Amino acid sequence: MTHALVRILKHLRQGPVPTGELAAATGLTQGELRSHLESLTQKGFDIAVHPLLGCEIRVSPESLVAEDIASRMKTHWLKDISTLAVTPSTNSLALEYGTRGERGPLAFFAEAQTAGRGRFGRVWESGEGEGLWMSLLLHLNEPIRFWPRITTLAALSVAKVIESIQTDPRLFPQIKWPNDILCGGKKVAGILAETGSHAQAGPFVVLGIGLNVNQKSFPPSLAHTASSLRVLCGSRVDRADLAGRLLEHLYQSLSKIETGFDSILASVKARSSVIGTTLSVNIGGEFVEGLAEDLDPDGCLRLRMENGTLRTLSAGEVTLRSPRVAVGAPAEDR
Ligand code: BT5
Repeated sequence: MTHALVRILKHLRQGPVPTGELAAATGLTQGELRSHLESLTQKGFDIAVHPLLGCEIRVSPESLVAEDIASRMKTHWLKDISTLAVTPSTNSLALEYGTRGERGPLAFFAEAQTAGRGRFGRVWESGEGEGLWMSLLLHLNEPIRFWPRITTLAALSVAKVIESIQTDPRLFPQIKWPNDILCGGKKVAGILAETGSHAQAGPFVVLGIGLNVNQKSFPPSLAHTASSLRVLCGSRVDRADLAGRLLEHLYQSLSKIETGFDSILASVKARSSVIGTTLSVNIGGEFVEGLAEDLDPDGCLRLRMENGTLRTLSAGEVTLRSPRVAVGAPAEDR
């Protein structure tokens, strides 16, 4: 990622700016600015240079550009952002980086994944240019016992990003414990957190997020269960803007992984599609049924069994027995 390009894009997003002013504001000579504008053109931007008004972004590229994503962020907390045309799985890529000793925080986005995966090795449909298929490589400072909270943090970040662009309260996102985000009862995003370690760089977590953005339809196998932001909003959604917002929300949420997690939990519970419902949970082949009463302080599910005992689950595949209807997110942090 070229930082000068990020600075240029940040300025250009405010509106047209004379080239002399842009060069001064970004700490570049006119010659350097010209060559950077040329690189932006090569990356798919159409930038008009008007003799009086100066430079202006006419068209931004359809495909994700690292500098474009970074220019939408307020907090520059990532060491680098990579945008790839295609990769088997951004989670596998981030795991590879971590395993060979690269230190995070790094973000990887792909236009398409050929082997995108969910939990238990299930397939994650990741069509070209249709979604945000992304993974973060993170070496968290907090003790490892807090790391399992990351799925809950990420689920809330995704829900909040969706709320920021989609205003129909009937379609406000709900979190289906532990890792699905649903809108109108259909899955729009899934989360896959994995861990690894390197002798010197230490343990790390890879946080993978798949968010359906611009699909107009889904293959028959998913047509009844999956949806996209485009279907929900009725128009195309700018993926770079969405990516920038998501990274910003993740930064805010991750800062609460140890202290402040209670506030995350309160927001997650308010958006939960499972609390208060009777469900069946598949835990590695064992099926348990009960009433989802609450989340524990780490985000694990408290399930009241038919015999009255309480069981705390850290993972599992949930099937709702008495689904609730989405009624909207709480006003407190919309
Ligand atoms: C998940 O697993 O929901 C986690 C998905 C994580 C995907 C991201 S994309 C970036 C990163 N790189 C990766 O390789 N993975 C991560 P799970 O709860 O196991 O749900 C998987 C199930 O969701 C599948 O068995 C399908 O039923 C369904 N599914 C597959 N693709 C989908 C899609 N695009 N939208 C909605 N549902 C989908």
